Amino acid sequence: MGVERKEKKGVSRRTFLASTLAGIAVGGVAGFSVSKLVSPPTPTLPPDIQNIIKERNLQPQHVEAALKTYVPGAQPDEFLMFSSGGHSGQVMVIGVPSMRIYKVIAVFTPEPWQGYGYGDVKTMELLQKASNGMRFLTLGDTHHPEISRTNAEYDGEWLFIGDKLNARKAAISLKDFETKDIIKLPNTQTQHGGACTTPNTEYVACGSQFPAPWEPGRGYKPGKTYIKLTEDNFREYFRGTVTFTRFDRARGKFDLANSFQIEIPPYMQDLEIVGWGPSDGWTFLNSINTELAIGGVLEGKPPLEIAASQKDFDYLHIINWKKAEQVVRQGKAKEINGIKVISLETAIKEGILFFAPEPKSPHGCDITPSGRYVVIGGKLEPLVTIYDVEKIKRAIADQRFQGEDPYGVPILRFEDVKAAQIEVGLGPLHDEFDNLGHGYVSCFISNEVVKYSLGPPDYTGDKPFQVVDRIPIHYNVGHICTTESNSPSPKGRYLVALNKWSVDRFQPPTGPLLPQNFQLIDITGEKMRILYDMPIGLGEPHYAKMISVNKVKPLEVYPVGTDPATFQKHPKYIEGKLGVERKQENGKWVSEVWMTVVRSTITPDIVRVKQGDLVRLYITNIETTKDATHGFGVAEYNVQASIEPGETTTVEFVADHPGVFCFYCVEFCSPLHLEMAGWLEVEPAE
Ligand code: RUQ
Ligand code: CUA
Repeated sequence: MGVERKEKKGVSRRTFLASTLAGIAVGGVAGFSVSKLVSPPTPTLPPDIQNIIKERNLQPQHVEAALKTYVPGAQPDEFLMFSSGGHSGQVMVIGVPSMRIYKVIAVFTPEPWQGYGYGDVKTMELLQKASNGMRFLTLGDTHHPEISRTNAEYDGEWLFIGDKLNARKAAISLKDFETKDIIKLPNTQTQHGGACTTPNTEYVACGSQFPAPWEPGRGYKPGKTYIKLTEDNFREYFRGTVTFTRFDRARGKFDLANSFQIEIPPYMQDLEIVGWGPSDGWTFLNSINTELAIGGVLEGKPPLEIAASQKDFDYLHIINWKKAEQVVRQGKAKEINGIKVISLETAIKEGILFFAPEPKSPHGCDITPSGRYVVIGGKLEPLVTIYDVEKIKRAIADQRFQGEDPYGVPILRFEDVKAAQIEVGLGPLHDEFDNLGHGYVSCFISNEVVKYSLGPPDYTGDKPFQVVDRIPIHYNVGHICTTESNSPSPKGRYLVALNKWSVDRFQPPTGPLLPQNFQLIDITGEKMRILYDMPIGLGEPHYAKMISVNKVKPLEVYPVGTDPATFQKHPKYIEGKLGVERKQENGKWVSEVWMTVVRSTITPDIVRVKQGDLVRLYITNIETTKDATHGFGVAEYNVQASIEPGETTTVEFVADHPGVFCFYCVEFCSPLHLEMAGWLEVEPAE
């Protein structure tokens, strides 16, 4: 096809394929007259391959794309992409360029295969802890994943993800790809700004999305705080937050006691990013609805969507988090609902919070590799706006402000802090970067990804801040993801467009609820090229982060007796110990059972308890072989644990119904897997 032929610029494999296969595509029907069309003579593809191409009516770009994405079994992918699952509440692990899903990590939602939330105590405790009093939450809306950093570079040790719907954050260890902690952010109802980490993962930061009602001096408590929803009350008593949650890497836990929060005005804060290099010590969040609208269509008000889009400018929030940390150390924060809160007043007085105008109901907030530029998408304006962090710092130091917002937050002058605005396309949302000084922006409305040049030091050519390429996307692209973007060292090569609609891309269609579409795009050449359409039929992803595979070094098996909650020896693991011990705990009967699983035996295979007992099983998978996972499901009790090689896990349930119930290994582990079973006898209470 013409496209391939026009831009052959000495890329040997591509040129070879393009010219060879163009010959096939053009002359293919009449026979494989490749050599006639191409000079100098190039090797001809074997006839059986030519037949496949002909039968499937493949164009040269299809064949090239197939070759570029094919990764044979047992060979590594180049990158791992961690994608949010949206309101599936989970995280997906995807190989790039193969676009294979390797795993779906259970995070905010019970997941039976991993035994997450079905009696396995460590998982039950996580979901319970994350529920925060009001009810047992089994729903989450994951948006923004983040990878732990060392000197701002992704180090592949931890993954963080936020739950927009309930303002929670989770930490997942990339040693075993399991969720280790979940925290509900105090004083916050919903979040959207993160997770994003400080350069050495001291904190995982995150801004709220929709402001929550705050009782003066007492913050917001789920199910407890009620303030009548009126426009006046909204201005007066609703607040947003930015939370810096301390992360204790050694323990793999968030540490609320050493965390802090900043109260911010009740705009709708959107995406957030923490800086490095010249922007080290700063965090940036954009916002919408600085109109402070609350909707009320049936009460004679314009709908929220209209009322929140009146102004030409909203506010980029600029926060000096290092100063905030100092202010907390100086005792100027007040503890509210378990976290130290810097009041809005203090944040203004201490020079922690500033605004810069940003057009217009923007979205996306990203930092270029040098750390020098903050880039936001105009959403309702066809522009990306690029702020120069050096200019921001200078303007703040010089106290050059155009005024303040109704809450007294100083507003910088747009012209003082802007580096450039680039007209890109309609509905620009999110920006990512490559290793050659380019930015890429998703344009939701015009259905394209647009590539542009940055300025120095990211880009040192003679055409800074200009559009250099664009590619149509199918369809409604939200986030995009390039390799190790939003860090100092993007790797280039690939961009994945996370598309909200697939419409006609997957045939046959699968009913009115269609999968999302991830499009893999090759960004190595001058022109971006689509390589692959990947249906995502298990959730609605938002953002993803992609890192080189060699940065992630998971365990193969646990040392026998390991509790994955801590990576330490499980406190109840005793080598060789087996059987039931019945005892009283706080006036209640508990049957503790020491068990092992190994191909193809569950020991003991008969477990006798009494009705009403709390049954507590300590099950150890004594396998030392990679991949020798066993499951443990109890019939009609809704109990299921996945026990990886070496793991000791605690499973708890109340034996509330008498009878004899089968339990068995639910993983097909061996030829005698069907025999890997036993009985739970629950003797009736008289
Ligand atoms: S966003 S709506 Cu990342 Cu574009 Cu959540
Ligand atoms: Cu173990 Cu099946």
